[in-house]
Amino acid sequence: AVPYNHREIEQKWHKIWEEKPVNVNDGKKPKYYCLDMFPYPSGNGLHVGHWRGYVISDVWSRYKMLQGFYLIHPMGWDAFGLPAENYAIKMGVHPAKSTAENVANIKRQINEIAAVYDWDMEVNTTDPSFYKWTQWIFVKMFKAGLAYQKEMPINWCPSCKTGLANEEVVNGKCERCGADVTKKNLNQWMLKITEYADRLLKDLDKLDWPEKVKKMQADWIGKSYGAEVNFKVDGSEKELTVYTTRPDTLYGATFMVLAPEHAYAKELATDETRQAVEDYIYQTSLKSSVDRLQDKEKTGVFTGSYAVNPLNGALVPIWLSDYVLADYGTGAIMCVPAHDDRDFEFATKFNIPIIQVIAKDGEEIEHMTEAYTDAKGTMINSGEWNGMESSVLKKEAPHMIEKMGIGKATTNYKLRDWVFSRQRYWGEPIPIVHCPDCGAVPVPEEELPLLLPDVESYEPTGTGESPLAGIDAWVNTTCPCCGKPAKRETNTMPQWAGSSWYFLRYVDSKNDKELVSREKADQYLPVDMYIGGVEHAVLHLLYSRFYTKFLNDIGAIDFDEPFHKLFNQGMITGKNGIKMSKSKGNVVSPDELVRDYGCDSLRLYELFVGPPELDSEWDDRGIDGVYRFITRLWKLVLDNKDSETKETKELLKVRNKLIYDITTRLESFSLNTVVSGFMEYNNKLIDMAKKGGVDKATLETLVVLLAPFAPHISEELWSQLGHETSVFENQWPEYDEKAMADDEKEVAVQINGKTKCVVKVPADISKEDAIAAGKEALGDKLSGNIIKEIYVPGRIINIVQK
Ligand code: ANZ
Ligand code: ZN
Repeated sequence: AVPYNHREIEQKWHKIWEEKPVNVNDGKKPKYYCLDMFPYPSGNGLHVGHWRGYVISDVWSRYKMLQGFYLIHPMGWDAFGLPAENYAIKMGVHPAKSTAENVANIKRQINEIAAVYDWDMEVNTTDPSFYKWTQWIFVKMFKAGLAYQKEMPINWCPSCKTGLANEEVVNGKCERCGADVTKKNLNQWMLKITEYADRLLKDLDKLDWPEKVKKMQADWIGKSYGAEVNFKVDGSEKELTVYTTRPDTLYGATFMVLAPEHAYAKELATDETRQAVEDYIYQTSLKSSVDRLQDKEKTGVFTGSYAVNPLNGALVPIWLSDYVLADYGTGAIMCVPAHDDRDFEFATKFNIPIIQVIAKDGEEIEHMTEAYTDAKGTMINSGEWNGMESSVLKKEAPHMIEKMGIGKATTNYKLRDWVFSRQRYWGEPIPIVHCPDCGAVPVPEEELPLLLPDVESYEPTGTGESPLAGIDAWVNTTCPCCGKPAKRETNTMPQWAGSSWYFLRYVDSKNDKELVSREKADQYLPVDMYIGGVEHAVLHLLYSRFYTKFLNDIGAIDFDEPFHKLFNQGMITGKNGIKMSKSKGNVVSPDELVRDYGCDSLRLYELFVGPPELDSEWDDRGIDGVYRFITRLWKLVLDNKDSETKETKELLKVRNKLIYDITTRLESFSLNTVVSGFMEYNNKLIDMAKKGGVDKATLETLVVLLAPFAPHISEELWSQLGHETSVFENQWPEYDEKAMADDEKEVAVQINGKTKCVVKVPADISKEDAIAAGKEALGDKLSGNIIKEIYVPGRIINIVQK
C-alpha cells in the first residue's frame, strides 16, 4: 500500500469539504444542536488544552450526523472584557483592533481541528448587530422591573479598578488579576435574578446534567428553611430578629452576634463599651472580604447590651463579630455554641457559657470539646421540648414559634441580585438616560444599538466612573421621555451579558428585526448538548438559565431551559498537573503537532490522554503511539480492500462486537477507551487478515466507526474502498446481539451445588449432551449413586448424588 501521508490527505479533504459540506439541512432530518462554550479571543492563541473540548464536541457532532441528524454546530467569540482593554491601556491599541486580530488567528487555529462548524452562524458579542440585542434584553428587563439601581458596597478590585460580581471573587481575590478584593460604595445597576431563585432551583430536575454541577448550582442558590425569631433587647423598646436554620436549639442560645454593619450595632453600645464598639466597626470596614471570609481566629466585641431569650427569659449578651455577614438572613444570629462550630470557637475564646440541648445517646456530655452539629438525638435542657427528637423538632419548631407569636417560619436564599455595572470601557453601554425630571429612562428600543463611542484614554478613572464619563459629547443627550437635557449612563455591562444568550442568536444570526425569529427558535432550539469547562458550572450556566427563563416569560422563545444535556471536560495540564499558562512557560501549541503528525492523530491523542471528564497531564511523546496505530490501520485497510474473503461467523462476531464496544463507550462519553478499543480491534483484525483474511464489510464498518474521531483518514479510506460518496453519508452501524454471542459457553460443573470444575460446551447444547459432558469432566468424583441431574442452560451443570 502507499504509505500514509497525513499532510496530503488532510489538505485534500479540507478542500473537498469546503466545496461540498458534509452537514446539510434537507428540511427532513431532525435537528441536533451541539454547542461549544465559545472562546474569549485572547492574544495567546489556542493550546492543546483548548483543543480537547472542541475535539470532544466535534466527535459528538459527527456521531449525531451519522445518526441522521441535521447538525447545528456553531462557533463565535466572547470578545468584550478586560484583557483586550488592559492591552489597550498598555499598548494603546484599540480593543476592537486587537480583538479582530486575535479572532482571525484563533479562527485559523480552530480550522485546523477540522470541526464541522457552520461559520454562516458565527457571532461576535462586540458586533453592534449582536449587542443591539444584549441591550434590548436589558431594556426589556428594566421595563419588567428586573433591572434597578442601588447604592451598595460592591466588591472592588483595586488593581482592575472595577466592581466585581460575587461570582468573580474567588477566595477573596479578583478572578482576573488575583488582587485582594475590597469594598466600595457605588450606585450600581442590579439584575433581580433572585426573583427566579425558586424556578432556577426547581428546574434543575429537568436537566440531564452531571449531578455535581446541579449540586453546585443548588448550593449557590442556597435555599434554606428555618425561622426568624424575635429577641427583645433588655431595658429597651428595640427588638432584634435573627435568622436560624436550627430553631430546635433555641434553649441553647447563650449569646447573640450582630454583623458590625447592623443598624443597631452602634446604638447598643453603652458608655463603657462605646469606644471599643466604634473601633471594631471601623476596623471591620477596612477589612477586605478576603480577611473576613478566611477561617482564622474569631474576633468580636461585647456591646454591653443583653437580649431576652423569648422562650425562657434568659438574658444573653449581644456581641458584634465579622463572622456574621450583613447581607444574609437578618444580619443577626442567635448563637448556640454547643451545636455550631463557629459559635463554639467564639464562646471558647470569650468565655461564654455553653449549654448542650441535644444529647446524641440521651446522655449529657460533661465537658464538650467540640460542637455537636447533627440534628440527631434527644432534646435536653429545653423545657417543654425535653425528650423530643431533634430532627422532628427542627421541622416543627418554625411553626411552633409562629404560633407563640415570637417569630415566623421563613426560607432564605444565598443567591444575591446580580451586580450588573462595570466601570470599564470595553463592554456594552447600558442603554439608560438619566433625566433630572424623569429619572432613569431606557433608550427607545428602535434606537438600539447604542454604540460604544471611541475614547482617547481607556484608563479607568479610578473614581468609580468608566472612561465613557470623560466624553462630554456622548454623555450629554436629551431625555427620550421629556426632551430636556439629560445624561447617559456611563457604566458598561459585565462580560457575562453577551454569553448569557449568544446560543439563541446563532440560529438566526443575521436577523435585524428580532433577537431570533420564533420560527427559527421553534425549529432549532434549545441546545441538545453543551460542552465546556467545569469552571463555568455556576456563573455562566446560571445566568444563561436566568436569561432563557426571562425571554420565555416575555414570549421571545417557547422553552425555559437552554441546555438539555451538559458535558464538562477536564483540563489538560502541563507536567505535574500544573495549569498551562504563558507565565509558567508550559504551553503546548497544537500547530507543530498538526504539522508533524496530522490533525487526525492529534484528535485521537487528545481523547486518548485520559477520561475526558478528568484533568489529564499532557506528554507530547504519547502521540507517537497514536500515529503508529493510525498507520497500521491505514495499511490494514489498503492491503485488504480488494480481498475476496467471505464473511465468516468469526468475522461477523468481531464486527458486531466492534460496533457494540465503540457505540456503548461513545454513548457513555468514555472516549479514551473508544480509542484504546480501536487499537485492540485493529490488532485483532491485522492478525485475522494474516490468518484467513478480513472481509470488506468489516473494513467498511471499521472506517465508518472511525470517521467521527479521525475524519480525514476515514474519508480517504472510504473512497479507497471504492465509494464516491462521503463517509458521513453513511448511517452509524448497528450491532446484532445474536451475531455477537459466543458459540461456546463456559459452564460450571457442580456436585451437590458445589462447583468442581468448568467445561466449555456449544451455546445451543441439549440438556442430555450437557449432562454427559459434565459427567465426563467429573470422572471419578462421581459416586455412582446419582439422585438428580440439573442443567441451567449456559451456566450450571449440577449432579446431585448420595
Ligand atoms: C442558630 C444555630 C444553631 C445555627 C446551630 C446553626 C447551628 P445556612 O444553612 O447557611 O442558611 N447565620 C444566619 N445568618 C447569618 C449571617 N448573616 N452570617 C453568618 N451566619 C449566619 O445557615 C444558617 C445558619 O447560619 C443560621 O442558623 C445561623 O446560625 C447562621 F446549632 O442559628 B444558626
Ligand atoms: Zn425627562
